[in-house]
Amino acid sequence: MRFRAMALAALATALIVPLAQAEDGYRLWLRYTAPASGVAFTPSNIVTGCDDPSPTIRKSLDELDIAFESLTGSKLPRGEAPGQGALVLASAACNDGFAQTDRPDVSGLGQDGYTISTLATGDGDAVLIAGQSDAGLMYGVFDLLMRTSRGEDVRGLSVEEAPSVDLRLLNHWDNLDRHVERGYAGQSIWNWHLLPDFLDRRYEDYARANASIGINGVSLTNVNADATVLTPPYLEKVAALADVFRPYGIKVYLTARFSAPMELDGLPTADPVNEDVQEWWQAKADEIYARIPDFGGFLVKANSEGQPGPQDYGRSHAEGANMLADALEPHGGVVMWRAFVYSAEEPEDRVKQAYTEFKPLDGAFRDNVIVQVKNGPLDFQPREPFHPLFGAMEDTPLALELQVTKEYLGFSTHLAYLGTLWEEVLSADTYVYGQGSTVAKVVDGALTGEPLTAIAGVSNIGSDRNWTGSHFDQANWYAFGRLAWNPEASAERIARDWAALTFSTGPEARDVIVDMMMASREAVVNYMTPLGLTHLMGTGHHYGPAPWVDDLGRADWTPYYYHRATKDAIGFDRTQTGSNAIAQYAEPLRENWSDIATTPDELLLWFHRVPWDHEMKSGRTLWEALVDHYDRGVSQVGELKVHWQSLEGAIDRERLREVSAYLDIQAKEARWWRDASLAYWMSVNGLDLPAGTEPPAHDLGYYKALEFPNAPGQGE
Ligand code: BDP
Repeated sequence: MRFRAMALAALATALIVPLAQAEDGYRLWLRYTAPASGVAFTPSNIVTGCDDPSPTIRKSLDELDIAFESLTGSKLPRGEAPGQGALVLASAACNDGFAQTDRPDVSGLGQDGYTISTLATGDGDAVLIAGQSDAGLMYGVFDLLMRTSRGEDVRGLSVEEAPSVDLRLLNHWDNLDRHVERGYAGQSIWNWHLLPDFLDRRYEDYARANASIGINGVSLTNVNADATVLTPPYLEKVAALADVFRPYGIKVYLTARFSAPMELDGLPTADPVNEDVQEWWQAKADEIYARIPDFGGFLVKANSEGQPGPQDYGRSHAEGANMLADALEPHGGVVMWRAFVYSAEEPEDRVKQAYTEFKPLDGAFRDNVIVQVKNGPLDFQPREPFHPLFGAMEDTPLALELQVTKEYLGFSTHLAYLGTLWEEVLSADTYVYGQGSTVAKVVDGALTGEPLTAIAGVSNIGSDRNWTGSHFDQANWYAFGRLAWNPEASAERIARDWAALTFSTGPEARDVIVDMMMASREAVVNYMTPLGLTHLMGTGHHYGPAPWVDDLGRADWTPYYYHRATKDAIGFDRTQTGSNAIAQYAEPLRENWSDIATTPDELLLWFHRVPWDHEMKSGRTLWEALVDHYDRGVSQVGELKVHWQSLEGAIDRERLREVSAYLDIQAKEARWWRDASLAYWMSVNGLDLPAGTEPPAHDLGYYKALEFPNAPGQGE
């Protein structure tokens, strides 16, 4: 690892004065503490381009107040006319204060775009933030505030920004009883019982945080859906949240349970071709829009893991999605139809099934349907190849679904910055449209020309004071928003911005934190699922290792199904001699991944079944290399701890202590993953550990006997 650890001597000079406010993480990256280098530019006043600003512009003005009061001790005065040193806010709907010919026009940047530029006034230069929409203007305000908080001087800047993706959504997997499926940050932040009468301040702070990173949609409820949310009392609660979010440019979406017409109104069927069913959904859509005129639409998990769907009636996913799309279409809503499906009968390799099911439906969906595809073909594992549907659906808009909550990467205690995982997926070349056909370019419509584009992230937010269960998991929320806005952004750049806003603008401390973040995901891969192994976690709760499990109700829920380890070999043959899942990828990937010699080590056991004594590119045997990866993962966590400790004095004590304790948990659990995995592999292959390797702390029986009935975040 290439760390720039801080020498203690250097730190002594970098000591920061104790912070006035407890650093409990509540303020996220919106702390607005004065940067180490000082606030470079404090506007003389703020001038809006209109007399009667919209709610969105008023929220932007509020944000400027919060920020400058915190950064400098006082709010900015409001001015009447732009002059030297002023900050001027304008949008297409807020520009009548300008002479007709001077009105800023940023229509070329689209709906959410904005510019930050210099406005020459008779009295000297002002800074102008101009958005096409008021939401665009608000994004510009947040950008200016983030830059200021990081110590940048915004005078003389020439920024032009526009999102590459239209719909940038968080998907909450929150149940109506406030349990969050795969949530590790407490309960759901939606207090359904007290809504709509009590509006927790958190709702607005949540909206501010989302708006600051460009998120413009929120699906409130679990994809394993409860039809109750579609009943009038709950729609009233949903409408109250929508009212809070609206000024921040955020639309509300709901998960639609396909059998809702039967469950809520006793229809005998939910068959999408049945006219009564169609009318039921149309009436439901009318009812929703009467309460929430800008309702975003439905997110649907159908015929997957026991959820009802059109296939219950012999209809296709397209017929189901289109029926809902027709109900939403008159109101401008969309259907986000998930492609996370696999058959209950297990006819083929599970990682092939979504492609098998959806590829033939390419072009069969209505224009307001977008098929939502997880980043990999299995299920949010620490590493997977990209999903082969990206690029394969030429006539269907595809949304990328990422998991912000760390179901498979150590819950909220392990430090695992997901920016690098997502960057790996987004920059992966599908080759479908020739070299450079990255997943990012498929998703943002650059290659497909699809007008509807979307990225969704499964939320990691809960009722914990710090929102995400750990301070470092805030970075994953932040990075998700930034990458949804610009799928080609650099994960390292995002980490740097986040670390400066969240922990320290002191360059030394910031660099230590960034290096920790950049190394963290690979450390997790090393101690959990190295060399292309996957799905080795404990059953149901997914906490900790359980590679020995081979006897669940269905084979493709077991770890054994994925690793297939025997005395001689390990791995899943997905080449032509095996399941031939590689046939779902374009050339030259197909050819490269068919051959062990040209398959990258990190995907080796994903695509191949390999003898334990196979000679790796490094010259070591597979077994030696595997052991080495586990050891490396454990020692990488040790390094994270050392580097974190080097920050003592450079960051606040509260967070220093809490992150230290979490790193201790991570170190313990990394060791557990390594030891349990090695003990199991040795029981299968009968091999000794390479000389000098520390044996597992316990025998295999010990690890197998561990039980975690109360692990957080479990499904039903
Ligand atoms: C799996 C989760 C499960 C979700 C499912 C999904 O374990 O809780 O319901 O994904 O995405 O990873 O629908």
